[in-house]
Amino acid sequence: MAAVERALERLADTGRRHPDEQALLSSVLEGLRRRPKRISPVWFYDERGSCLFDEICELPEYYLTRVELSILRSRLSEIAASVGPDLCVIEPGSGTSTKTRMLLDALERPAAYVPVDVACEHLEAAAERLRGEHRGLKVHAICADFTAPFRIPEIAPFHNRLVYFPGSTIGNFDRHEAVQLLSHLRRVARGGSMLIGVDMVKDRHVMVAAYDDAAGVTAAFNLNALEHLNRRLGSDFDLAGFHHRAVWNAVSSRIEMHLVSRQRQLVRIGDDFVCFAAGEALVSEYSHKYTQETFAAMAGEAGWHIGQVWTDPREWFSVQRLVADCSTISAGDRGCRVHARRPSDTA
Ligand code: AVI
Repeated sequence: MAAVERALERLADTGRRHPDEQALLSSVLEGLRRRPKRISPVWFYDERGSCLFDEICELPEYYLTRVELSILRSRLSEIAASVGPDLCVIEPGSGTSTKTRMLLDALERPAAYVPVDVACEHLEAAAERLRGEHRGLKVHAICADFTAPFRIPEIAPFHNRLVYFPGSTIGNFDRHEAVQLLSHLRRVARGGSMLIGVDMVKDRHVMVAAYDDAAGVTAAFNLNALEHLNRRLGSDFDLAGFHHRAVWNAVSSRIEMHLVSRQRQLVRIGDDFVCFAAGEALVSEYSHKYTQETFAAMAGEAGWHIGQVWTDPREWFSVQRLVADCSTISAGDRGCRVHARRPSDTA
């Protein structure tokens, strides 16, 4: 994303490899040496990839955005009442979406909004727009990778914190990473709560179609990751030499997006070459789907318990309120002692 862009832009004049670029190259090569080969989904999101993702969210097959929005529309006042008034809302990931505006509009006297994302210019522009729309709301954008520790300035020190993490982004992390991320977000919440969008297991044909649409937008989105790698790392992936595939992995309960090599080929990456066999898959993304039990168990491992679950009539998607389990909070995580749990928060 923007961090990748920035690291590489600094190299434009030097003709040498900057340490940041070397680190990027090494991490890409490390992924390509694994079995199966892997690249990080961050490579989807250059400018074209971000536009393609917006198109995906409008596709008839991609139910996730539509269903999450329908849950929010129909249950918003209940959701807002459940998290309470005077909150400091922290949103990991880009915070410009309809969902963020809907939540902020529905909350009672939100005190502060803190979006955290690596796309710095985009983030600041969105923060400025929100300041104009919500007079009295303190908006402080933090340009950072939300998966790593980041510092939140004390702009609303006496307010309960709510972490807002919609869109089923949690599904893009494998289980170990997801538990780590949820634990990290629990520390960020400081004894507060979290609203999270969670995609549920359903008919596999519905799930596969969402990642392999008839118009080929997801295929273009997937292949664009190779174009992005070529442009930024100087690799020579031949896009015509790969095709998009989405498969349901029932054992791991996830959709996997693959880029499948059409033939045996060598790809140059920096000063190295990587060999692909004909039919060999490069994994570009996991998108985990949960049952209520598997999600609750994972959240529990990260020190959260489930406060409430809102879902659609087919139970395809859910919005869940997680409550920090105070027994797992260290003395340094202020807030838990200050804000007592409501009786309704008991699982
Ligand atoms: C961002 N993330 C939640 C999307 C998903 O559904 O896993 C990314 C995506 N990949 C293909 N289509 C959408």
